[in-house]
Amino acid sequence: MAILNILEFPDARLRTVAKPVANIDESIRTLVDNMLETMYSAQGIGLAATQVNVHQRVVVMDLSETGDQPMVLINPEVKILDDQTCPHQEGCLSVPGFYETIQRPEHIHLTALDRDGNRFELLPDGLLAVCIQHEIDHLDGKLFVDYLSTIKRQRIRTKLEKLNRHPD
Ligand code: QAP
Ligand code: CO
Repeated sequence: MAILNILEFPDARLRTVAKPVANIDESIRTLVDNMLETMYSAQGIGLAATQVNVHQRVVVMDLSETGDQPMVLINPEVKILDDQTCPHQEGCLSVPGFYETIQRPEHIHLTALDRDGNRFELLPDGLLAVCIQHEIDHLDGKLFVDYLSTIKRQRIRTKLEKLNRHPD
């Protein structure tokens, strides 16, 4: 396994729209394993392939306290079930050190393929619903900072650009 480099906002590659996975072969399973190792080592709860500069529709998550319940979503699709939204504080491994409260739909229906190519469905709510929508946004080239005001997003951009110019 390997730890992959995570792209950081405002890297333009995070704006790439990922393509559906055509078949789940050994290379996709290796990608999934490397993404899980990368997510766990960075203390994250979710990571999309876009964030490691692979533009295929693959997401890994683990919302368990023990960090031993990996979830794999390949070609995930979400339907919003009603217009109810809930506020939630979000962070992102591609926007390190910044957390903001975002409103998202609360009730969604997810269908996706698992690492063996089997289709599954979920009716998640709470943090799981938030995290799934956050990760699918990555596959569409979107970031949680896009939901903030221009001024807030600019502040985050300037701070991260400075940090990346002077990493120590
Ligand atoms: C997405 O984000 C998420 O700033 C996953 O310094 C997060 O795993 C969806 C992380 C919260 C919903 C709610 C962020 C780690 C991890 C940081 C993450 C950091 C270290 C973020
Ligand atoms: Co993220």
